[in-house]
Amino acid sequence: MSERHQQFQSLLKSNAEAVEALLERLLSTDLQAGEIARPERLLAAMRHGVLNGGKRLRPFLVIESAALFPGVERETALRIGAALECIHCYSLVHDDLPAMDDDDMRRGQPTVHIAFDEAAAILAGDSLLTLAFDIVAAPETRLPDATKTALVLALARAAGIGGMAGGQALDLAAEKQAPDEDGIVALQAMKTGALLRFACEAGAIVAGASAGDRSTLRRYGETVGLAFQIADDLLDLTADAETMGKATGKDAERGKATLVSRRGQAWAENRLRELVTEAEALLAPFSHRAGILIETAHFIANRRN
Ligand code: GRG
Repeated sequence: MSERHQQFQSLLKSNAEAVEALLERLLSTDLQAGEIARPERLLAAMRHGVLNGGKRLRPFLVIESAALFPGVERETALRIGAALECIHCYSLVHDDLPAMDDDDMRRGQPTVHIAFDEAAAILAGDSLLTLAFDIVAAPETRLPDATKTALVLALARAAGIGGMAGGQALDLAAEKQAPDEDGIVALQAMKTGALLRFACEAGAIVAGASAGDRSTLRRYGETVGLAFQIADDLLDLTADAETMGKATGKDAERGKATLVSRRGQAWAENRLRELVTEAEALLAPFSHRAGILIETAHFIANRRN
């Protein structure tokens, strides 16, 4: 294992622990100003959907993208990462519902609607989505108001109709009528790519980086987003449920076309190598400071769960 890979692994672990600790505080019974009550069972359902050992890859990308620039408080980047993780977890809770992907297992444990019930899962997802914007806007997030507004806008665009939620709608429609390859690329860029792109761009927004650097990180985010999806489709085809902590083979079972199912494993592996090279080229202007993000691109392309 290279020294850089070891450094990456240890940062992934320490960042995940910090995110977990912050999410634990944000999802405590402590009432925040303006809140009337935190209903016990809803809070428990939210905690079940969040505090359950995800990789915390999206917060990691926020934190490490921000770390490219001088002067960003780690705690601030951590809060934006935690906000994004709340949106990611909401999407998983809702995606697992019977009306969507109908899954019983997630991150190796029963999904929220199984552990609680469907109404609790819907409300837990709704509350997590709302909490994300609460975290960005809250006074504890020490950023200028204009930066917070830019984050809220970019996050809303990534999560809403033109991003993740829209991509999920296209994905459901694709089960009835298979899209062509451009359609598959577009729906995946929305469904899973948009949040990963936001994660990287958010680092630049938090840092008040130049428009050029923000655009570079956005493109890096799009590139690793594409790699994430191809790796995910490959794993759905090849990995077992125990390794993944969720059901696999779902795409084939639902007759869902992916680029990997159409073009095959060899194509996917080659495309992943190309995408890592593209990510490295994009980050070249940041020279040695980009080592961790380059390692992250390798990790995303080669991940085994
Ligand atoms: C319900 C609005 C709405 C959207 C759902 C993202 C999404 C859209 C659904 C998730 C379904 C899914 C399993 C997609 C594959 C890619 C993906 C998001 C995998 C899970 O992300 P990881 O690997 O998981 O980062 P952890 O558990 O580590 O956070």
